[in-house]
Amino acid sequence: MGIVNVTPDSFSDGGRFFDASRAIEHGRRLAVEGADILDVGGESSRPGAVAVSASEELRRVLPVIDALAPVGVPISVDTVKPEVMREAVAAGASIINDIAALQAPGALEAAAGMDAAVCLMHMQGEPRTMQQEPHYDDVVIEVRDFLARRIEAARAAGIARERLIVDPGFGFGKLLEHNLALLRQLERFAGLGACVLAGLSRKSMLGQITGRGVDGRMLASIAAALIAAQKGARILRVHDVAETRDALAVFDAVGAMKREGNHG
Ligand code: 8Y7
Repeated sequence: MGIVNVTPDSFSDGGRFFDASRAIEHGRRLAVEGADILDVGGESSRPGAVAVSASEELRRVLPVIDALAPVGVPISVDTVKPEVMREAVAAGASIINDIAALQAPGALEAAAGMDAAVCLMHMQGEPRTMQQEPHYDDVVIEVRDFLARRIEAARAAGIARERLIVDPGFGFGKLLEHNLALLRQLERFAGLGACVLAGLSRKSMLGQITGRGVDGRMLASIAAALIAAQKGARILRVHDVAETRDALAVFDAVGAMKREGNHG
């Protein structure tokens, strides 16, 4: 899953058209690099980010989804808002990536009324304040239980299990020790009976480990992606699609060899 952010570029005064066309160009490039999904988001969920209205979010993402849909790579829409889910799916998105796990009023009903897949992600708190004082007694059990409850809520609303994706939400209300415990025990999320997604790309936990700024975290991101894949993640949300593809090609080749019992 390649990341396509459609947020205003603070270094340009090109306005909306410029932001959208840059995002479209970026999405097309990620498709060429081998992305299987393009995740289009119009609201930053970085720690401390401020919320935007549904109409502003739609103004950002719809032109990008319209332009990327014909590329032929499934599109996910990164949103917590039911009205954005509806319009994005009508425009061609086939996956809803909801960092609030359909907890916003009306979100369960909106998702149930479409045939899109849904990613349910765990977050403690809300983006603005989530990194202030995250606390868990047992992070793996608490995150897994939360996701199990959201799967049940989704199923009760009429969303089939086959449509569900779960994600522990690395960095969302979690300290380094929490993120590491979740990655170490990621296999346990496969037991929830839904496809597992992991988003580790360039995250601050990798900065804490390597001491590198956000632009120097590609190799750490690939290492983290490979660990997640090894522990059963089926979807990796990444910035660096071509490089992650290469790493996964090696991973897959070794796995195929193992399956064939080929020890040569
Ligand atoms: C994730 C995500 C972000 C993630 C899923 C960032 C939108 C922060 N991270 N969605 N979104 N999982 N499902 O650093 O880990 O990319 S935004």
